[in-house]
Amino acid sequence: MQRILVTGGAGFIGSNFVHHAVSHTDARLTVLDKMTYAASRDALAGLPEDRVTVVVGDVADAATVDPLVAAHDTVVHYAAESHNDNSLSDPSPFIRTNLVGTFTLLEAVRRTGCRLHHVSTDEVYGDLELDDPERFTEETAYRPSSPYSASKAGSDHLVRAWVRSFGVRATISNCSNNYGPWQHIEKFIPRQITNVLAGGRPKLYGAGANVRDWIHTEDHSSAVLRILEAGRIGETYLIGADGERSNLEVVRLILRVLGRAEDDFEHVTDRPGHDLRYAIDSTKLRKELGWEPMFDDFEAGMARTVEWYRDHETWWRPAKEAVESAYAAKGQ
Ligand code: NAD
Ligand code: TDX
Repeated sequence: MQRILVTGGAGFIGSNFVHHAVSHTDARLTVLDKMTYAASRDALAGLPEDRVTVVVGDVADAATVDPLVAAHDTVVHYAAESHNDNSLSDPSPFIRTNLVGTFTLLEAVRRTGCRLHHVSTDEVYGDLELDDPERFTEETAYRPSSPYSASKAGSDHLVRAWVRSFGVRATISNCSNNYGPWQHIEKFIPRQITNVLAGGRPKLYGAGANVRDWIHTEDHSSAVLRILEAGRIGETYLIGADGERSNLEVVRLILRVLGRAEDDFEHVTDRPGHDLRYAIDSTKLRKELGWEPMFDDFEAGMARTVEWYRDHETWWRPAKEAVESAYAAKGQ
């Protein structure tokens, strides 16, 4: 593993992986990123110039992708449109980037024999009842609910088909909800933290009973690196850290960490088609590849994340007004 191409490497999770790979391997990395609203050059600051190169370009553009893939032996594919609410307002970029982008990469790795790791989400499995004793496993049937999760499910299917039909050397991971530094403030946890820091209140969709299975982004990166090192070609690995919490619990925790009353939040219009609960069983990854999460104290991780947003107000503040106006227009 000498030369790794990281698509979407200027986003929340991809940039974390680039830092993680620089610290834990001797590989040279190239980031391919379109630099959409979700990207951040600041998230890539401080990396050694002789090990990390940034290329601005579209993963769905074969003229950009083909020569880049040919110059690398491994591709880790994070690039995506990633926000469910945006996919409900305008699904078209989700189809292009998540489906056509993955197709474009697959055709390039098919020609060159490059190893591909495809980063996906637990949302491809739809949702669970709150009291369901089962969690998602690698055997769970696909049942996506939103344009975002349907586009990710479709991209997973493309990868599996290219493995089976063309012998492409690929692995897939489906991870649960990430939190940590550099997450865009449109997403749940940073939105609520920055609402409070900006003098407002957290906004909970519906009653707040929906459950997400939280994992620190650093644990997601260590899992992806472990799959690159030891994962079996053609296999899927679910990544999760046993972090189930209702949205209401998370909002109360954020308010507590920020020294505010735990009921100082607002209920707002629910998300259409809102998935009720996600929960990951990551036994395969743990038993087969010996991976374990390191950030298993959610309260401590949240306290550090709150501090991070407090310290990085100059990063998030310029986007805050536009993000909140777009939500307000939808009653959220
Ligand atoms: P993000 O929105 O923060 O980052 C996505 C990055 O992809 C951005 O830097 C953006 O500029 C880039 N990008 C978008 N379209 C592109 C294109 N056409 N060509 C090249 N680059 C493009 O997303 P994230 O939260 O970091 O998610 C990264 C990946 O992980 C996605 O594939 C997502 O589906 C998956 N994932 C996310 C989570 C989560 O909790 N956020 C959980 C599981 C899986
Ligand atoms: O203001 C809010 N209030 C609220 O109650 C927002 C933005 C969200 N929510 C709820 C909706 C969800 O139940 O919080 C939960 C988390 O919402 P998001 O941060 O939008 O994440 P989710 O829709 O669960 O999807 C995330 O996890 C899986 C990522 O955005 C995806 O990229 C990933 O695939």
